[in-house]
Amino acid sequence: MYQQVAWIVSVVLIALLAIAFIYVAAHSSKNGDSAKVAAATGRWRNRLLLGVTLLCLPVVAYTLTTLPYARHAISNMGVVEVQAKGYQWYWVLSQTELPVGRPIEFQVTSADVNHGFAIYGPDMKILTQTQGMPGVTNVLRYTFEQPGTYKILCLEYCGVGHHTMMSELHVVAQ
Ligand SMILES: [Cu+2]
Repeated sequence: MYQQVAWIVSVVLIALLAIAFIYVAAHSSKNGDSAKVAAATGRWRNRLLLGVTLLCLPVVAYTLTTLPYARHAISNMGVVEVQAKGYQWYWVLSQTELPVGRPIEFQVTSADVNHGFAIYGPDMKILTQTQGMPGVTNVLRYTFEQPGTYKILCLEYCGVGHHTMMSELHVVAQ
């Protein structure tokens, strides 16, 4: 949404600049005495400034009414939400196939005791982690840059089956 507005504003400003350049180029070969030229240039500069200002006013006004930007409005663009709930001794995930390159928001909680929610890359290096806690939802955001099989391991000792607590995420190209 904001990107689109910014894009349209940019295109309009670029078009105005182009028109100004074309106007100047088209009139550059004309002869005239310098006083007349200076007066005409001043007039046109003032008109151009006025025009640009008038064009920009609605944009500026609109932008000001939306400041400070609603954080979620910007940050939720294209976010994939995944619910993750820890149990002794497994994870229940709302989905395990995820797109590459899009921010993923893991909403992590627990049904029983504290669990660690750690995401490991295909090379088994830890990438990010949070805690799954009963009665609390922790938000963990991560964007996978490469497709592949990622693992979720528990980083908090949560009982005798702790070491078996492992899930897979399949990150796929869109
Ligand atoms: Cu554990």
